[in-house]
Amino acid sequence: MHKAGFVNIIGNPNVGKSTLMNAFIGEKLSIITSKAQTTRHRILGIVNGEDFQVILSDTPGIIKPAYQLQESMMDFVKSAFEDADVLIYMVEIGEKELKDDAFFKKITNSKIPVLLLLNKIDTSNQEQLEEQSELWQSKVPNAEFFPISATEGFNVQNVFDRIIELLPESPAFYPKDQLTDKPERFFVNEAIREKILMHYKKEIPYAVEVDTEEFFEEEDIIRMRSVIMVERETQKGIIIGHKGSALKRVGVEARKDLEKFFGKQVHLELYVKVNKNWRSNQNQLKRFGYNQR
Ligand SMILES: Nc1nc2c(ncn2[C@@H]2O[C@H](COP(=O)(O)OP(=O)(O)OP(=O)(O)O)[C@@H](O)[C@H]2O)c(=O)[nH]1
Ligand SMILES: [Mg+2]
Repeated sequence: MHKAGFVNIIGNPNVGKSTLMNAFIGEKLSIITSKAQTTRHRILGIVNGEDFQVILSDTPGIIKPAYQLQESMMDFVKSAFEDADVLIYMVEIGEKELKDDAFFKKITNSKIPVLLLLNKIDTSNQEQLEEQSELWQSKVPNAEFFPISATEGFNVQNVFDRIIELLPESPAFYPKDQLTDKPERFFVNEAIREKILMHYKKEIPYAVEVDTEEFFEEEDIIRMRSVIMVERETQKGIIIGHKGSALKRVGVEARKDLEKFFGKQVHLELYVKVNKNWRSNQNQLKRFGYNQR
């Protein structure tokens, strides 16, 4: 018997959804930072076994959208409700509620199995853990409950085993050697965006989009050229920094990650361009793979 299906991870920003997906995959597929709204796309991560294929979806954290980009991000979350065979709803220690009532109702009224994961239990004591476990189980009574730590790997294998049990009998949906649905360039963009989230403050990371224009694989090196887009001229100066030092740091750190990811030497060229108000422009959003409507 072969089992396969879609397991979609949803929850508030910054609770650890991408960390969990990477833990299941065993690779750094999704970028992870301490800032909210790190993930902007729905990213598939596929775990293949001889008699199973688990197709995980990492999704953006649920927010009330304030501009077009965020609306497109929430469309990815919506789509994750539509095709799930198993829904993973992740919350973190100390969290009060989901930032969207309609999505929360969808979870509590779900006809498909819901796994409720209380993450970051490594940061809590026994008393807090018990109190939080009770709270969340009463809020989502239709779910199966697992306290976990995605970074420490606590209970992660048990969740995975339960997923396999819950998956329907089905042939594989993707070739068994496929790891994701995203092209190589997407991971280049993301590696660069991760460094920008890490090193720049306030609104800067949220005004940035990265587009990899060139990706040439040679025998022992991959040559890439990517453009970092910002919304305004002032932001461009901040990204570049004094004598280009800030941009250089982004390039060096992203290159190191990409060399690990591709298992090959990487040459990465970066430049910065103003793309006025791209976050609110339908055509630009479509071009960057956000708008599916
Ligand atoms: N202490 C602790 N920190 C964790 C754990 N899981 C994730 N984190 C941290 O929480 C932060 C957010 O993790 P992400 O995986 O990026 O969270 P996310 O839910 O994907 O966030 P968005 O993409 O912004 O919605 C990072 O700093 C992680 O290192 C955990 O089990 N314990
Ligand atoms: Mg994420």
